[in-house]
This record gives sequence, C-alpha cells and structure tokens, in this order.
Amino acid sequence: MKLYSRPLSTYSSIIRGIAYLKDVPLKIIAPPPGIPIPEEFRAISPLNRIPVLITGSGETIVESVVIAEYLEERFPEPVLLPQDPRERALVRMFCRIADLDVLTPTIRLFELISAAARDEAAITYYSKRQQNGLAAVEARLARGPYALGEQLTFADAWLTPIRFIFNNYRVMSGETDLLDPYPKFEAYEQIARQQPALSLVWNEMDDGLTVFMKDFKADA
Ligand SMILES: N[C@@H](CCC(=O)N[C@@H](CS)C(=O)NCC(=O)O)C(=O)O
Repeated sequence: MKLYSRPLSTYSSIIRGIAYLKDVPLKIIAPPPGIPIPEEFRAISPLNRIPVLITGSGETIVESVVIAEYLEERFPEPVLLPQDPRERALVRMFCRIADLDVLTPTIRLFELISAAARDEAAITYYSKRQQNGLAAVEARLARGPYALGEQLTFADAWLTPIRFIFNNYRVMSGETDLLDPYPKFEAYEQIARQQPALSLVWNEMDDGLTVFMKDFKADA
C-alpha cells in the first residue's frame, strides 16, 4: 500500500499516526512539490488533496476518516475504534469535533492572520468557533494516559497533529495564553511526545515545519 502524504499536512499526519500505531506496511510518498499541490496530482487524486491511500489492489481511497476506518478494518490490531457502539460513537464524535470545530477554524485563522489585509470580523468569528471547539474537546478529554482514557483510540491519532499546530499558532497569532483555559488539551503534548508512534508523527511534523519556515523565509 502507498500513502501520499506530507510531513506537515495535518490530515496526512492523522493517517500516519494510525499506520504507525498499527505497524501497517506502507510506502509513504510525497505529492509533487508546491503549495497548493500542483494540478498534475489530480491524475492520482481527483480532489487534489492529501492524504491519499492506494491499496494493494490499486484502489484509490481519499478522506482521512475513510482511510482511517479502512485501515482499522484491514489491520484490526491494536483496536483503535472500540467494539461497543457507545464507545465507538464517543471516539467518532471526539474526532469529528476535533476536526470540524478545532482544526477547521484554526486552518482558516492561519490564513486570516497571514493575509496582507486584516479581516477583524472573520478573525473574531473563527476565533469564537475555535474556542467553542477547544472547550468541547477539553470537556471530553481524559486525564491520561491517552486522549480518552486507558486505551489508545482514533482520538489520539486526531489529537496529535491538531495539538502540534497550536504551538506555532500561538506564536503566529500572538495569543500566548490561548490554551490556558484548556489544560488537558495543552498537556496532551506530553502524551503525544511519550508514545512512540505518536512522537514519530510529532517529530515528522516538527521537521516539516522547519523546512516550511526555511522555504517561507527564502521566498520572502
Ligand atoms: N477532508 C479532507 C481534508 C484534506 C486536506 O484538506 N488536505 C490538505 C493538506 S492537510 C490538502 O491536501 N490541501 C490541498 C493543498 O495543500 O494544495 C480529509 O479529511 O482528508
């Protein structure tokens, strides 16, 4: 199987985390260089986005949630999506909230705070959404050892890259105290850095960020 991924891509990092936790035999390939991803990549993924999984039989699978569930079904050990329907719903709900209410507004805010002209109304709107999302995630987080308690789940794969981007976001936005009301979310960095598969993802993102910043400065 092949995974098209970039080290700093949050959605690709979710999938790498699951693959590393499950020890999935996977060849990781970068799409052609450039931001946005060059049009030629559309021949591989019609939506021109990563992650993209190419299965052993040559099927193309896109969308992180779908790839995650495919890997869970193909490689059931260790279980990252519990069998019990209630537990399953709680894990899935956590991941959706983390994606739609924390990651999505934060990606939008990265764009807004980097833009030449400051759109205060949009920044206020997405900041409020981001804070509501962080509060919802905080309310559901356990106090360890993993995101939702005793077992590693999909929630850890989603949370690791999402928590990662906040270190840079706090610097770029100047909101150094942004995570003060969300102590479990803030402390999740320690959990991610201590778990071998998750720390691999964290370190790959860190390396990806270093390269990105170097290229960004060279272009400026
Ligand atoms: N809903 C998609 C979102 C994927 C996505 O937005 N990926 C970003 C990278 S993190 C991307 O490929 N953006 C296009 C680009 O960088 O040109 C998923 O869950 O897989």
